Amino acid sequence: MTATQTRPIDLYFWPTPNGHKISIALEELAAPYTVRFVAIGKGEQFAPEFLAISPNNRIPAIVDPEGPNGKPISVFESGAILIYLGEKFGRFYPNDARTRVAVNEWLVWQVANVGPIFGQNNHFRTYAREKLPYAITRFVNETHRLFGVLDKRLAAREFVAGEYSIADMALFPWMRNWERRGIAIAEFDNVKRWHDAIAARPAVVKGLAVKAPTEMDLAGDEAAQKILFGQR
Ligand SMILES: N[C@@H](CCC(=O)N[C@@H](CS)C(=O)NCC(=O)O)C(=O)O
Repeated sequence: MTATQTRPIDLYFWPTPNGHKISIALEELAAPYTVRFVAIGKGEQFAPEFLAISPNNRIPAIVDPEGPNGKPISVFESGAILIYLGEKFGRFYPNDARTRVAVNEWLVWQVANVGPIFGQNNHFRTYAREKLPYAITRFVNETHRLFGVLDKRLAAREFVAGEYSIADMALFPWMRNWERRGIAIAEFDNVKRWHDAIAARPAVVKGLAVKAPTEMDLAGDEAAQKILFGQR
């Protein structure tokens, strides 16, 4: 299915790697979208209005006013959102059955492995008040292993499933900031080459530039202010 988008898609977002997957995808698709900020540091993700579309209280989520049969649809979980957008617009999600399997494999690999493990790495290495050597070593070692898996995969191909796809969009926001994750990128030449090629794409630059707003940025946008500052 291919589609054009007349009314903007609402993107429930906070500038984190999971949020940036979807701002990058929407920029790549040149689909109109409105960013609805969900201040996860302030607990906005637990608001009943947000839980109605994202029951796991996590960003990202989208609401497409032009869903199947022209009716609105909400989607949560970044992998499900990327598949939805790839199918709807018929881009970055190949029709060929074998290639589609490869895209699905690496997309699921990202959400099931890279996201959770790198998240724990951040938590124990950077945010935890008590620095627990066992936990830090465990998650840095696992992060290192995952960088190695991707590096090997990219040795024989430009992108993770051949051509640039939603699987690369899912992986890219996590495979940056390697120093912060305790990784020496010199060990992973293929990841570095792949990262640099994606980072240079204009849509990726725009998608990553979606930042948290200040109160002043939102002056006049009542709906966004409500979500960001909790004025319900
Ligand atoms: N598996 C989810 C993970 C989403 C996720 O972890 N989102 C984080 C921000 S990066 C969040 O919303 N955290 C809020 C919370 O934990 O309450 C996905 O891929 O969409």
